[in-house]
Amino acid sequence: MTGVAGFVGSHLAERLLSENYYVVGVDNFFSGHRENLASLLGHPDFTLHERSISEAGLLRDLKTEHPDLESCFHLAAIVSVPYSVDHPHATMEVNHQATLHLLHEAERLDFRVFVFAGSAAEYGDDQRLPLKEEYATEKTRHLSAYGRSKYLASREVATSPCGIALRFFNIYGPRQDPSSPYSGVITRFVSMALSRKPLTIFGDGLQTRDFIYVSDVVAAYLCAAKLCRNSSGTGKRLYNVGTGRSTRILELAESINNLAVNQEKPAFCPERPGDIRFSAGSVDAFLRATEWQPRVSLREGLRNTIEWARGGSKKK
Ligand code: UD2
Repeated sequence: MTGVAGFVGSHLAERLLSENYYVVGVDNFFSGHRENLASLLGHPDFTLHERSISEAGLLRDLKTEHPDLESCFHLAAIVSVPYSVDHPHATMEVNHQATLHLLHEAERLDFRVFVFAGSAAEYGDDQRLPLKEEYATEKTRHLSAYGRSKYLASREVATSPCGIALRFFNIYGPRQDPSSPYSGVITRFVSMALSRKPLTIFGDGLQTRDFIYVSDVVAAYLCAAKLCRNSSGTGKRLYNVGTGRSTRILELAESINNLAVNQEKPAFCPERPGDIRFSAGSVDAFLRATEWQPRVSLREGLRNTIEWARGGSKKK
């Protein structure tokens, strides 16, 4: 697995180990955190390789060391949208070119599974909601190099004999880094609410997002791998992963303030440039293709995230 020290990667690795898989983790710690590996390091079925996905021959080396390796969960990426705007070339190199190299290596090494982490950003500012997989095309106006790079990579992965691409909507949950100004809105709001500060709402707060809890994302990875293993290598394997439900930012702020018992009224700030207004994905195709179902309600997910942020549940 690449990106094992990231927010999602560490959760996925824990789940795989709990199901008795051997996990070969790769991370260069550009945005991953060692603390995320606390429960993994020292596990007899886990090895960590501090390497970059841009290094030629990465999968070949790993396969030499671990001959049973036959699945790759590729999560490593430049994950910050604003960073991608400032560094478009580096973003294309990591998120697109390095992904293609890895994919082609996986094909040559007869891997059975290559699951790629795509993004709702692949739809640009398309407002035909709910967004369906086929809406992202060559003509899509991507708002960042991040969106463009993920689109190009997903497109290739989806048609590879061992590949499957998942387009995630807004993922949240324990371990999403709250220290960056570009963290997800839930992580930011939880941190502000626990510090008894007003939550900052960009614009009127009527914009919507489709929030998906991290354990549902992990379950989606497992279902995707199974689908890949059990289906023949023809056709396109590309799916949205979200809840299919939209939540207004204003309602989100109210829920978090209630759960965290924060009395401060939200502060309305100028709209964020480049923000999309509404976002929701159609998840019908993935529901039809697999037995996956999003199971964690927003309320439950927010409770877990708040508990983790309070420090009450470090291992989540
Ligand atoms: C998400 C992804 C991004 C990309 C994009 C594709 C995250 C962190 N970012 O960006 O990587 O895939 O989707 O569409 O998952 N907001 C506030 N106050 C705050 C912070 C945010 O009102 O303090 C609003 C923000 O203006 C936006 C919404 O909350 O309307 C969600 O913001 P976000 O940064 O969590 O995620 P998004 O959808 O812009």
